[in-house]
Amino acid sequence: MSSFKVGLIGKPNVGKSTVFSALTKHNSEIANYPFTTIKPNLGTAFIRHRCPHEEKGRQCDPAEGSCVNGTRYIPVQLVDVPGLIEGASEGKGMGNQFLESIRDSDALIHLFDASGKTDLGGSPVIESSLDIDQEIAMIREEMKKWVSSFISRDWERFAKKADSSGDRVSRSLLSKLSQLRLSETQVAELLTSGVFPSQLSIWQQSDFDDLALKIIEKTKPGILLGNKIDLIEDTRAEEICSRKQGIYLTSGETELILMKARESGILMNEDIPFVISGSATADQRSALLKLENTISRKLYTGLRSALEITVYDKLQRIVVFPVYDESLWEDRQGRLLPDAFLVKNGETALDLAFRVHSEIGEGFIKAIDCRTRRTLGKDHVLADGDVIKIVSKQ
Ligand SMILES: Nc1nc2c(ncn2[C@@H]2O[C@H](COP(=O)(O)OP(=O)(O)OP(=O)(O)O)[C@@H](O)[C@H]2O)c(=O)[nH]1
Ligand SMILES: [Mg+2]
Repeated sequence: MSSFKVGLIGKPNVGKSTVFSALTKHNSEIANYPFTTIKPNLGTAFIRHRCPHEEKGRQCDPAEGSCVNGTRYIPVQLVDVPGLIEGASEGKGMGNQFLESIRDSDALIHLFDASGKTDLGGSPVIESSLDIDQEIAMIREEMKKWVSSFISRDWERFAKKADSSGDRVSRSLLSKLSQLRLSETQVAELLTSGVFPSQLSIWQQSDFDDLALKIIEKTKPGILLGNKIDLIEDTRAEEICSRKQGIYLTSGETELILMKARESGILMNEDIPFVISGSATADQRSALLKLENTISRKLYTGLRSALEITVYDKLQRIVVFPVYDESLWEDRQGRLLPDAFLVKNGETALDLAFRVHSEIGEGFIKAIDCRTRRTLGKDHVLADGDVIKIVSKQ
């Protein structure tokens, strides 16, 4: 199982639980009013990667996930976070409930309502008037305020003590930011990326806020995903995407129905054009073709693709296949390519050994690139798709 979590965040009623259900096949509660979700839901979604089993000419045997037609489906943890409203950082709505889930997430998919048919609190509106920039800014502002409140809590006493200790600022701040799971190197990088007074006792609200924003940028990479594209025209879709880079549009409801149609066997594939079962009624067929039109739109991003962009591009993960037998690419039980690990781009052979097991890491002797049979040292940086054998004293 991947060791990281992707959080789905956004204002109430934007479709987070719908997107979550479509991706994880969970039956979460979905309804057209705010705060349907009151506790975070945790589930498993799957992202795709080409499987190297074809190089061995036989089907692999995944310990987790699956492999269909040479495409490996790798598990990723997804969190459906309760809706966030203005004032959440002061405890309004689901308040800290929601913010705690954000803290536990390594990346965020920020869902917004591309149709504009709900207000900032998530209540339905007739005339689509809401400015989506306002919706995006509100969520950011609440996150900023929340992180900033962590930093500024009991600041005076903390700053006085830290200034007189003679410790590096990054070191002093680390204890304050420990709840946010930052390392000292990361704190030092954050400090040098802005202009912060070296004397902590003269820091002001604007310094807390600036640092909070930098922390969010650094520790919560992700994408902006506009939901409910089915309710808008192409011109509005184009206008939204032209606002800023990195905005994607989708429809959770469309994909939830398609997922269910696949589960029931009416829809027989994932790609376009649809392959519809002969047992589908005329109504079912025409409904599916309408949904096919939605997902065929030029600016449409599939939910799985959105998750893949988040994990591969924003979280910078690559896939590595650790094996026990370097020539057969099997584990001790003879399963071909049982594991597919999502590791951070830049991780080394030794990092992989520790991911397999801490004892394997501690007893690391060398690694072997199973394609070339080359011996790799502990500092060897892994590449996407590598098949690796770890040789360890353990
Ligand atoms: N038209 C349309 N409606 C959608 C789409 N996705 C979700 N909805 C509807 O939006 C409403 C809210 O969906 P939920 O998934 O409950 O929203 P949420 O963000 O989890 O809401 P809270 O838990 O209250 O924060 C429901 O009526 C959904 O059916 C979509 O792509 N298109
Ligand atoms: Mg919900």
